[in-house]
Amino acid sequence: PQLSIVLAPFSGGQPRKGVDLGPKYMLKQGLPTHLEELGYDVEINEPLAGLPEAEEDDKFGHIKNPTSVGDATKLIYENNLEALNKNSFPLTLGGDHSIAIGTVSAVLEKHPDAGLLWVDAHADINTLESTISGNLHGCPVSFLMGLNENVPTSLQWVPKKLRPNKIAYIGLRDVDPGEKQILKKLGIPAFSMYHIDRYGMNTVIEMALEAIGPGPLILSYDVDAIDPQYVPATGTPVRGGLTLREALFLPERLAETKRLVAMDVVEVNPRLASNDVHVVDTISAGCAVARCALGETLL
Ligand code: DIR
Ligand code: MN
Ligand code: MN
Ligand code: MN
Repeated sequence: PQLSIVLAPFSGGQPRKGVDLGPKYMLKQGLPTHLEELGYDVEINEPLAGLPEAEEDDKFGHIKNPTSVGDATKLIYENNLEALNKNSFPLTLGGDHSIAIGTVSAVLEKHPDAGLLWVDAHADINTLESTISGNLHGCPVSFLMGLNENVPTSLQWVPKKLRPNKIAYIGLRDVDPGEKQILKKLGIPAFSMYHIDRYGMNTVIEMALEAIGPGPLILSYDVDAIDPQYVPATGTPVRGGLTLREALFLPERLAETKRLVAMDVVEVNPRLASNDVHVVDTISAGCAVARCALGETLL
């Protein structure tokens, strides 16, 4: 099978430098070789190679960097659609989570019936109105669903094809008040850490898959879903997260369904590690999530 590792070293969706180093570190850990060993024909894409540095004061109201987020996500969208059209699986390495505006849009263009599993401590469904931080990595789902009225020009290309019944969240534990209202109003299936404790990860996955119904699957995996004891080097760590086994069982189980058509691994920020062990732990966990989703098994 064909696999496109899409490097998305983009940090404009949030304020912390260093999340753009994620792809480089994951490559250095040996990810392409490990995926070749799983039987993939691997190519590496760099859709952002020609993207100019973000302008300092690009703002839309209190929203930060709308131009670079719009430009970067469009390049990723075009690249990933091309990969999908030649039957290659796009594995996109972030970068911050705003890049999912591009990756998810590409899959929904190719497979309008696709469902999205959003694995994250955060819901990332803030609208331009509800966002307190103004950071676009907290807003990608609202763009994918078309929940914003006055969209900055740079983001007007986004197709808005995601339906509320085709997404499910897993791992939530830090959701803004405005986001809670949106989730409730739209009836979006959301499984928090409470549900994982209550039912166990296996059952939560079954419930999430049941909620979004049949069809191809996109896995958008923010490594901050995982407990900071395993993944310390990320921009917005929240304690009380997934154990390492819960974190890996999820992609293992999804691989078993044979329904995955694309995935993202985002928010790895080696700069935020306070020592080398933190870097290794975080990068190892991010790479393991990708390998498990692509079929690596323990036996
Ligand atoms: C917060 C944090 N909800 C925001 N979001 C993060 O800025 O909108 N997403 N950290 O990953
Ligand atoms: Mn996220
Ligand atoms: Mn299809
Ligand atoms: Mn997050």
